[in-house]
Amino acid sequence: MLNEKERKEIKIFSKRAQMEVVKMIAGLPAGHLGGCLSICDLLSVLYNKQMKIEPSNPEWEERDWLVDSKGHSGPAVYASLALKGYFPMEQLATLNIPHTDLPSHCDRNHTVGIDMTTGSLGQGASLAAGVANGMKIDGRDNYVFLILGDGEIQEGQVWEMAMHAASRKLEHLIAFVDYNKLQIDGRTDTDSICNVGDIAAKFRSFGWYAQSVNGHDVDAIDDAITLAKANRGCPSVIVMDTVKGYGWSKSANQVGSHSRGFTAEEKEEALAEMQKELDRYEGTYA
Ligand SMILES: Cc1ncc(C[n+]2csc(CCOP(=O)(O)OP(=O)(O)O)c2C)c(N)n1
Repeated sequence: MLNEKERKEIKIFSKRAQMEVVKMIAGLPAGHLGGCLSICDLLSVLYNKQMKIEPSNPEWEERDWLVDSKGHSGPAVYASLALKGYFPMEQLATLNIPHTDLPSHCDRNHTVGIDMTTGSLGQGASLAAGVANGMKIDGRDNYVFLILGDGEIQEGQVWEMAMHAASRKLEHLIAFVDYNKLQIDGRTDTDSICNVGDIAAKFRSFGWYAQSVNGHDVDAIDDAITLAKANRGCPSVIVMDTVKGYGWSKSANQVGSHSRGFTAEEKEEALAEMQKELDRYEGTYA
């Protein structure tokens, strides 16, 4: 349960992260806006409350790990890392330009604070399970937090991982599915491409502890992670009901928000809308 101070800090952080994502992508011809904006609330709960981290010591052995398997949402993670002080905020302006250390997709060999290289959908799932297994063998109690896209779970590799992680009883593996109902070119909750169906039930049938929450309700996310941490004997998944492109009315729930650019006017429009919410959070919460 979050107290007022934590709730305020977490909501303000996620809105600031969203605004940094807009600024980063608006500096380029296009970027993965939709899937970045849908996970900022989750990232804020993780980086500000639930993950054991030391931004001044990114390689700290006792830290929890984050594997953003939908690696195209790297800019949302970069914004969160910069806001936590892993690297200077000014570095965000170098997203995806030649020789940058902030590539469009997460790369642990380039970016301070990125624990795992991802981008080929499905592979991060297996990598996260492997890390969780290694930590278990070493007797460590670090958690591995894995973020999956709802389109991504159409990859068979995710379900090989689900079977393996349950068999190995990887109770320190906590996965999230960003159920924003949209993939690159259509919906995930209809048969038009490949209906993912009842995601929680599917994981449950693989032997996982599964919960479903509103993925923009930071209290619900926090409570679910606390329950997942207390769970013993199997891995956990939290299916997050989210909105792709969340935070800007023009991108919310739009399939075209998967990857898009901004005109100068659109950038100002998006930032103004987000600033209004930021002001509201600053005024509403104690
Ligand atoms: C193996 C693989 N196939 C295809 C792609 C291209 N791709 C990038 S993002 C994406 C859609 C992902 O949809 P989803 O997982 O729902 O992500 P979100 O909507 O949250 O951005 C695809 C197909 C990829 N990165 N990796």
